[in-house]
Amino acid sequence: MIPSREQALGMLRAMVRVRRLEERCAEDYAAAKIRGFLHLYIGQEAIAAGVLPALGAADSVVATYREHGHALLRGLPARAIMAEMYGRSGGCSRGRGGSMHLFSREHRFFGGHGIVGAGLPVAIGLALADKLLGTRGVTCVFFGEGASAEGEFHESLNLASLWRLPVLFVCENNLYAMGTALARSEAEPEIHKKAAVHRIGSEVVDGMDVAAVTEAASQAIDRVRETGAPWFLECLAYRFRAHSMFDPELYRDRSEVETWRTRDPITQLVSRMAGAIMPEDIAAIEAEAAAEIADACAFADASPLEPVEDLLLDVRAP
Ligand SMILES: Cc1ncc(C[n+]2csc(CCOP(=O)(O)OP(=O)(O)O)c2C)c(N)n1
Repeated sequence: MIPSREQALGMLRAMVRVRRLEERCAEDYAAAKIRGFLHLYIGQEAIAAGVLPALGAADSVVATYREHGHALLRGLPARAIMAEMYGRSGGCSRGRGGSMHLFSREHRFFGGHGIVGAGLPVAIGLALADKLLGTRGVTCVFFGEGASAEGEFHESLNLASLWRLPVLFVCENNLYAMGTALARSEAEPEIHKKAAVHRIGSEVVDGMDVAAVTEAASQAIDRVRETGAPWFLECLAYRFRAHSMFDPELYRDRSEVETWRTRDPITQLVSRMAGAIMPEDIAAIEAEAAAEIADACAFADASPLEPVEDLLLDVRAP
């Protein structure tokens, strides 16, 4: 698919917003404003930017701990995301979740899950509810290839197929699960083939190419909505940064990372659309993103910590 100028600008804007937000997160982590774990999505932005705009407001989204970009592109305000990162009460999870637990019922964004594979059964539940209520909603669940080693991956695919549930499974295959290369841990490294075992149709797409992801995702979402049956999209991508902020990256060569960087989804789109996307367009998008992030961080800085008296709020005891 060759996008129109307007489509390309939309894709670029989405990826730049995510990239710059996360670069700021890395800085704020170094400054100890963000604590705990932080898993950056840098390099993989074309996937969220390609899939999320194809969903409607009544659809549901479930993601992993690498979900800041998904949350932003799902429409959560940057303010609510940054305040959550800082652990402040103005955060989307009132500062109780932090980077791995961004939630917003209003945006039908159901996490943010720290446990590998944990979002998959949640997606099955959401899709079952949609089916029983007859809403025609689609649930889109993002997960890494590492999740395919989990039992709940197969349990979820099995039920989605058996009960014919409207789920789009989006596997973000970035070749590594923490420090473990896919080929060292999986007998079947072509993850989409695992969907076939459960009689779920699938497609593999270049996850560094936002136009390719956009096309595959919108077709897949239409198909799920029309048939009510699940579909599996495997997006081949690469994370440019470490797994998390605690990772010395001893498991891959710098040269491998540099080779993948030549396929950066942002620069790739800009060079492919040269002549349609102008330097002034890029400058305007960068300025908008910078203003959005500066505003979000100022909001987060000014947002108070949750008062100690509220500590037991929402805590349930049997
Ligand atoms: C059930 C479970 N096992 C182990 C971990 C530790 N862990 C955190 S991230 C991760 C790697 C997951 O890789 P993948 O699913 O490919 O996603 P990526 O981090 O590459 O986005 C592991 C093993 C965990 N959080 N949950």
